[in-house]
Amino acid sequence: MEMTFRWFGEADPIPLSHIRQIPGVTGIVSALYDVAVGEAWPRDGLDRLAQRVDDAGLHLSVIESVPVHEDIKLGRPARDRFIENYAESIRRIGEIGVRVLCYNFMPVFDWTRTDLALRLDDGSTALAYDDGDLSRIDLSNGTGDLPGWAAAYDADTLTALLGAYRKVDEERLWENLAYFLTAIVPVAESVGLRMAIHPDDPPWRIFGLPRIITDAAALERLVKLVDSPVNGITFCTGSLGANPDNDLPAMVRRFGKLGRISFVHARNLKVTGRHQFHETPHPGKFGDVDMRGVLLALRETGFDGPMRPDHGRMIWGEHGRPGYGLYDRALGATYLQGLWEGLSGDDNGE
Ligand code: DNO
Repeated sequence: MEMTFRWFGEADPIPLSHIRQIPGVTGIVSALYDVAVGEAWPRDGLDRLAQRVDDAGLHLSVIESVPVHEDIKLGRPARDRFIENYAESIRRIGEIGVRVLCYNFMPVFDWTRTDLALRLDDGSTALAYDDGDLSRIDLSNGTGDLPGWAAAYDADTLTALLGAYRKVDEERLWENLAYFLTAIVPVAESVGLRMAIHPDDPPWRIFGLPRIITDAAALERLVKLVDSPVNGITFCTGSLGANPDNDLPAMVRRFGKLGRISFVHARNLKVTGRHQFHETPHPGKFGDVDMRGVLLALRETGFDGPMRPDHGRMIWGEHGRPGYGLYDRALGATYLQGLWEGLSGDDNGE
């Protein structure tokens, strides 16, 4: 297992030099943030990013994410051009030596929360989600008011997009994912890059949009869409763990044994009601994720890929990018390594 840490490039308030000081973190998870969705990523930008990370005494381990253009998810005719560009990005990412690419197939919205600063008993703040609050969000003015994620749409674009998805149900979305993967996976194979789909977060419909990467049956279907070791999964404990029916250690065993877990996002949360949860510190005892069970299953199935502490709380007065402050994620990284070491049979915790 390689402990990694997400870095949002030069705009990230957390410098690489700070990340370098978190014990045991050797890999960086990052992306190019100035390429329009759908365009091929430039090789020189990738080279610069990798060099920058190298200069800081770390290495570029994972690209998270190359966003998938909505026309691909919608299955529109323009998708072939965007898929070609995606293939070109894959080639270039593989060529610079990165081995894992995390992506998602969520329509319109990436991860979604209704409160970015829910105050917990200890005075820290955490990300939270409540279906009731979501239903009160007014999208008629675009996504401006929606907390937390990268893409922003104005009112007209958003209305058009939501309208287009009325014709795309779960089955159609699966077909479009299969079309995409059938084209992309051979390219990823040719450069030794593992495609690692991120589960939908939260793992249920939001704003009436279909979401398909939600549970064990979905992952089973995913790995069979294209039967290749590079058609894999980002096992995100927080996304999958929001549905209490998901047995995370059992899922790790199943897909770990198949060699399809290519990347791990370790995050903890407490389920507080139906389709309602808030995030917690990483250690298992603070939330509903059986972190020990998950790491044990990863160990037993020989996981040797990158893992990163996902979303942290805001603690010690830190102000930062929601979910992505330094302090709590650094605590998470050391906790996860301690747990990993404790579960190992040898002195180095390897
Ligand atoms: C949230 C992240 C996601 C993830 C994308 C991957 O914090 O885990 O935004 O990067 O879904 O494509």
